[in-house]
Amino acid sequence: MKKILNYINGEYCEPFSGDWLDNYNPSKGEVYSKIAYSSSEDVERAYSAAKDAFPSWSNSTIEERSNILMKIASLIEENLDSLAEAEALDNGKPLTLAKVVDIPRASSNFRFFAHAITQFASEAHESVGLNTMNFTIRQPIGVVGCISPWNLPLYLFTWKIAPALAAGNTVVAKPSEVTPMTAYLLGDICTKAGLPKGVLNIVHGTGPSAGQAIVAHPDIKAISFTGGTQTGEHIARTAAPMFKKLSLELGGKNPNLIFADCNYEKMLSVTVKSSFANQGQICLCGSRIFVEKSIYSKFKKDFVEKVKKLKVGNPFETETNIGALVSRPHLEKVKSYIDLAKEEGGKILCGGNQVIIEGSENGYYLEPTVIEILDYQCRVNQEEIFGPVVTMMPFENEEEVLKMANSVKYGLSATLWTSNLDRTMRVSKQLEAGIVWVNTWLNRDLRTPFGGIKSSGVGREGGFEALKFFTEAKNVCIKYD
Ligand code: TXE
Repeated sequence: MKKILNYINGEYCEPFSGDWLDNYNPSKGEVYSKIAYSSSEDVERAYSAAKDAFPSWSNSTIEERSNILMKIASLIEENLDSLAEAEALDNGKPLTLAKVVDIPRASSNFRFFAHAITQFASEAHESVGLNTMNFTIRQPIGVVGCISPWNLPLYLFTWKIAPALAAGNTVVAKPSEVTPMTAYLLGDICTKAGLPKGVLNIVHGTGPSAGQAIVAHPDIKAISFTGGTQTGEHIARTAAPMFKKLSLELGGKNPNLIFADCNYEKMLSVTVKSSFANQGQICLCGSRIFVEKSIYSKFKKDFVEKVKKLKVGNPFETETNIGALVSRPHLEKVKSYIDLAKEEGGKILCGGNQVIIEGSENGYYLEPTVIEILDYQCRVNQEEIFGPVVTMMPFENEEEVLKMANSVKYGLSATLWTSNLDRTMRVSKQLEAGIVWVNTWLNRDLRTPFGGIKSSGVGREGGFEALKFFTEAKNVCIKYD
């Protein structure tokens, strides 16, 4: 059976423990490969390679680093088909989605930061009258840690690694043990692109073992993490006494505010996507739908009709809209929220059941589910479900919908549908979220700041924000006569 090995100092290697984790194919529910079960010894080995590689990498010219990142981007593009197939097999997402979103974006991440680093400037402040000149230099931190989740595996893994490397750091990275395959394949691509040995080290294994060893390592000075809020809390607690720099992109329970004055048809088709793309397993999905009362009945009918047409099926079939959920435990978690919704008085408008696909009877398939709720404070409307499940309810006015939208502990993103410019401004300013999309969803310009407030995390990624995170600012003040 295929083994997913660590990639340390430019070479694939087995874990010290000699132990392996099972890697499941979610569309079949079968083990199809084995993952290195790494421990602190493997992380130490990765750290040591990264430490040795740092002096040379951090002193390389911007052009040298940029060229290598561009080569990685091109190689990802050249291998788009095989990487997309690997992603669909490992994660359960539709192959078509991996081909148009995940893998192209992984390539864009490298290409974008290869360019961004060439434009990343430092500031200078002259104190006229005091005869001093200040200039700020931004130096790479050293060895940094990048830990990523399973929902957008290569997309989010590279979203962290690319700026870290562009800024001159060396990296110890761990992808999710639920979806490690494309990160494993990236090692080979980096070697082919001429990335010097030890600059990027990829360690596989569980969060409590390999992940924890990265976070607890005293000389890994910054951690960029995307994952669950509880894990983020744990990481913050571990890292705080060592004063590590932290960027935490955590969960979301994002509101989708639909006003009667919106472009209805556009809203309807985008809302189907914002609800169910990637089986609803995107931290930016609009999982709470609030609809202005005057169009509520119409929306309910039209939306449910569209959702019922979504095809749940094998990720490798082109007509599939909804693939498999990522794992058995996750499927069980999502199903438990559907049961909870019923207990809380929610009405299942469509979906709610596991789907058995012929030939893939053990796969983790679930119908896209729409739940009409009575109370915005019910648990199903407050807690992150992270699956193909949305709630909906009507609202009377702006004030009421803002109260409902802001009632959750999360604050990642929000979507607003209206053609009224005054309302756009008023509501956008009052929504408690790091990102607000108006009349669109998941429209990403990589230069823009990305991240959340409240329990959705701290720090911003994207554009120069990411390069700032992965560098330390040092001010040099010169007095002249
Ligand atoms: O994520 P974890 P899980 C949400 C979603 C999901 C829940 C839990 O609601 O149901 O989180 O998912 C590593 N030290 N999101 O349990 O555990 C782990 O190995 C260091 C939202 O799968 O947070 C993996 O690489 N690392 C999210 C990564 O953290 C640790 C996307 C994320 O896994 C660790 C995914 C530790 N102690 C889930 N424990 C989003 N924001 O997009 C785990 N890890």
